[in-house]
Amino acid sequence: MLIRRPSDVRPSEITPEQVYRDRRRWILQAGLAASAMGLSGWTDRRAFAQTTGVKLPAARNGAYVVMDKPTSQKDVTTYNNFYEFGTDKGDPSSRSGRFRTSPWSVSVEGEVLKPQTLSIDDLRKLAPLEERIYRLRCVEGWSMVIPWIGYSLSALIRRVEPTGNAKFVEFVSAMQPDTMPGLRVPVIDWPYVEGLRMDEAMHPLTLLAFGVYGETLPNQNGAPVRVVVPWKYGFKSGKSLVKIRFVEKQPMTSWVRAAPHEYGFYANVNPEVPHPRWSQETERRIGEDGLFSPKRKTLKFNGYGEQVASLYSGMDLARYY
Ligand SMILES: Nc1nc2c(c(=O)[nH]1)N[C@H]1C(S)=C(S)[C@@H](COP(=O)(O)O)O[C@H]1N2
Ligand SMILES: [Mo]
Repeated sequence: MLIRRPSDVRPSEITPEQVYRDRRRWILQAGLAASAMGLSGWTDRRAFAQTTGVKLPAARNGAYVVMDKPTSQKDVTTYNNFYEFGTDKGDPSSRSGRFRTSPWSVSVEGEVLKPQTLSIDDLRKLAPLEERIYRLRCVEGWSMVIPWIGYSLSALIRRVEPTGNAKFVEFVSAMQPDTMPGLRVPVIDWPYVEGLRMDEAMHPLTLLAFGVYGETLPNQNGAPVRVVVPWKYGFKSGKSLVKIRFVEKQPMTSWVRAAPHEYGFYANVNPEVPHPRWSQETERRIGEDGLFSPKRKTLKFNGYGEQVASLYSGMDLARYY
């Protein structure tokens, strides 16, 4: 597609704000439209899974295992969205090799009684690791079934003792300009910021993930730590987190800032609320996506309605999309 690679964008091309915004919008639309049509991403993907080879022992928690067949490890680790490394599906696996994940620490701050900076080792040991198999559905119209390793984010939240003013949680992803070529392209305002309402963050399904497929997270999947929120579109699940901040007001998130009419703060998977440029009623399951294989019906809350629908009782989900 006509998306310029970051290596083609020279510093001399720095443009005034308006041009910048137009260009960002255009990159965004070209990229997402291509994905929605199923056209992008296959050309430069590698043939094999890109993994760390570092085992991460965890007991499977059967209460959080969907029955769908898991997506192959190869697809999970080579068909990715991680715009800090580029906008093609193959960019995160082919271009994230120099990303440094050690040393790593996460600052947990804001409206909490016990703000703290945790090393990745301390964070990983904070609660027993579990394997959970979750559906993940991207807003672009594809989905996967992924065996994550982690624990409920609520364990960390309890540890830092939020104050009564903590109404939302903000997740900030890493910015490493020398190893993340995508940062040179203004797809969104970097760093990547996402957020959840406090009750969403406390929900046991919301996972702080350290691994996938039995091993530590590969860079392209958000090493060394990311969140996974399975009933929301994939973009809510920020990768490679450096900061978790508790705040009183709903945070401004990267995708809401980039295109507020297209991406809302809630972003619950919902076949009844179309994206302005495409329907959300069906999805391609990666691995099943020959040109002629049937699409799957998208499930409200990605199939997790029984667990999470009550969080939104009385809310108009077409308005709070
Ligand atoms: N920091 C950061 N986090 C991110 C993204 C991103 O571009 N940057 N992409 C999001 C999107 S759109 C999706 S669908 C999921 C993909 O996660 P996966 O590649 O591990 O399957 O990551 C989300 N988290
Ligand atoms: Mo996504």
